[in-house]
Amino acid sequence: MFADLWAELAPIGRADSGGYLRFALTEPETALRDWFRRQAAARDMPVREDGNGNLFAWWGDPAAGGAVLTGSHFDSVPHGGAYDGPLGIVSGFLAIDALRGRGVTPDRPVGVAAFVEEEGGRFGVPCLGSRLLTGAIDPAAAAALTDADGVTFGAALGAPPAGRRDDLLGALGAYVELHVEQGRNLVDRDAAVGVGAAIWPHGRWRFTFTGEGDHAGTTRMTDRRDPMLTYAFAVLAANKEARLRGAHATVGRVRAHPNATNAIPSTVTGWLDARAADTGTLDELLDALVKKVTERAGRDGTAVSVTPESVTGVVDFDPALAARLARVVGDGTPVLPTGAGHDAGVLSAHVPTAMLFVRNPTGVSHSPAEHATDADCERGVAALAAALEDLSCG
Ligand code: HGY
Ligand code: MN
Ligand code: MN
Ligand code: MN
Repeated sequence: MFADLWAELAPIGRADSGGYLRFALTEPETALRDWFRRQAAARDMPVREDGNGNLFAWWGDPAAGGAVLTGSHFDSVPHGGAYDGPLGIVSGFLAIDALRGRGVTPDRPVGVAAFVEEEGGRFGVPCLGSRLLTGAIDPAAAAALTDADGVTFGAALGAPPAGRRDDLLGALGAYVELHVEQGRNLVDRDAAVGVGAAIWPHGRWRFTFTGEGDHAGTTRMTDRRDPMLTYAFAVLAANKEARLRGAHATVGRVRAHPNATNAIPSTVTGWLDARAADTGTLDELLDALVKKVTERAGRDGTAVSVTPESVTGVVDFDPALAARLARVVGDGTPVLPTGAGHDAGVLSAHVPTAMLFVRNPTGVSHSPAEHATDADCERGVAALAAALEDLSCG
């Protein structure tokens, strides 16, 4: 039963806020990795690691080729929801239970994956594990990424990342990721399960505003070069430029130096997350925003530098595979784009890839308010089982 297995994970890494602090390769996430190994062992599924921090539990030997992989990630954003990531992994194991329960013997291997650092919440680059597996990031650059305490990913991993694994990629015939929906498309359509059509282009940009640190009480207003002012303008401008274009943008993370109430900051750093239905719109948004913020910095006597930290173009899932899964899941299953990034988006450049989404009645995500009902999660497991059977048999 979904609820029984889910209850085992719920307390791991939960904060007083009701949200989760499951940062990659820290104690709560490693406890979830141990849980993964126990679940695999209980199903006689050998667990292999790819040397990048990703785990793979196998039903059948992937060397046979044409393997059908499902899975997702354990890590969370700070105080994120319970379902974003773990739902895909729990559903993978339960879908295999369902297939075995009805006597299905796949013709091709079936696996469940746990990808490391999907949120980028500790080392700053999202989908780090799947990017390493596919060669989308240089292993040495990944190893050198640091967390807030200066710990490198390489140190946390305990060895230099292996990087691209052609042997594993070559063994995959398909990847299907089940994920809680991070929006209201399914609840608005009264649908429990949906299929992914595409992932919006999206990215993160670091804006560094530099002014002149000074005394908050004695410095005349006319003498100030206050980077917090330019930062505040940038936040409002990002919101305005996004609304103008039907795009999405927010600055969810900010750091001031020296971060003292009675000191005008010398620098303020803000991280922009921006997304749009197409790359052209996203590029336009960034160009307009950088132009406006640079002009404002000139008026404020401050300087601004903009560094892209990770930018992903549009991900169009294999339309034939999406349509096939929509049929398998059931008539009328909606096929929808999403604004959320996923490991499936990274893998889709190398393997036929699809996503299944489970209704989130609140539509809220990256927040303790994220939710999915047990009944809908059971429907998601049934849909994933049908998809895995369709892809691994015959
Ligand atoms: O940020 C995202 O879009 C995803 O939830 N990691
Ligand atoms: Mn997420
Ligand atoms: Mn996710
Ligand atoms: Mn993901």
